[in-house]
Amino acid sequence: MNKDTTEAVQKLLASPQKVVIVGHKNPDGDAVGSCLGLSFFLKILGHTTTVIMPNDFPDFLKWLPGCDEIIIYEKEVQKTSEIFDNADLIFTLDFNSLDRVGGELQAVLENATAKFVMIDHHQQPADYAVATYSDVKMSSTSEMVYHFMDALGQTEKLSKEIAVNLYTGIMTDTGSFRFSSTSPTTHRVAARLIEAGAESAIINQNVYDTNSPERMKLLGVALNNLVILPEMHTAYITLTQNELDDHNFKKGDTEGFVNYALSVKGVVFAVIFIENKQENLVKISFRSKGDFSVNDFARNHYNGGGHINAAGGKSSQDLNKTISEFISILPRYKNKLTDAL
Ligand SMILES: [Mn+2]
Repeated sequence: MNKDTTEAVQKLLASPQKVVIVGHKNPDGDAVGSCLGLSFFLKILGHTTTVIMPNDFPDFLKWLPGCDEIIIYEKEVQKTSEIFDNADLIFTLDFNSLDRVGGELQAVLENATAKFVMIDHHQQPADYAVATYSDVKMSSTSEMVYHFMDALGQTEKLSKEIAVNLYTGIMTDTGSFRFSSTSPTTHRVAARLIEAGAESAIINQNVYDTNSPERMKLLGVALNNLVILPEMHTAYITLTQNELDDHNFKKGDTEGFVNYALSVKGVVFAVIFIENKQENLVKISFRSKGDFSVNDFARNHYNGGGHINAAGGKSSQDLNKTISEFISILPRYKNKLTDAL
């Protein structure tokens, strides 16, 4: 965090403040971990804090210290509006633009009179905060919360609660320290968090060893349906509505399945097509390695988008047509797929 931002934050926090900390819609480990970590830290400094998420967060995070006190906006609209009205400061964490909180809460934030502080690592931060700590090279917002404490000269305030939350956010946002955003500094911060009481083995168990038997069986079906197109360096998985129904599908169960396709040797482009009869469409997740932009691919063909190596989209054709169309598009990308790595 640079000197100007540090000084601005020091001024804002010079006397006890009523602080609201907000994460993005469909909060992930980094959003929840960074918000809770910051909340514990600001409380130690003598401020009053409330953590608000636009909607509910996944069960595999519902053991994090402090998570019981998170207010879910869509469940408590009235109460939340009052909290925002009374706030002195609003910290927005792990998102770059107010529309990332979704619908009504976006309007609440846009109309808020409190001053904003942003801590985030996504591209192109919007300009709504009086203090913006943005760094797209950072592994995670949770890592940034540690650097935020450091910039304020307060790392000795690191408690076990803060450490566990920040470690969880860093671990989940780096794919367990695998992604290229994982720097030597990320590991140094993680080491400090472990020293402060974050138990890596226990955090890993709590986050990752939470599969239901149905989900594991569904993964078996997905892997059995895996198709590899070696000359296109592509692999894809399909799941029909019937296959989902047979395994008592719950939201989130297919999370991460596409990564198994990407883990096949030689594959740089992986896709999962999931039939959704209720919405009468096929939901698609794209993953890639290297320079192959699934953001472009999803934008060009599937009404979607995202990041260079992770994106989503959809098709209103049936599953079979969606697949045959996909296979017919691929040859146009053969050079890019071949040169991706
Ligand atoms: Mn993040």
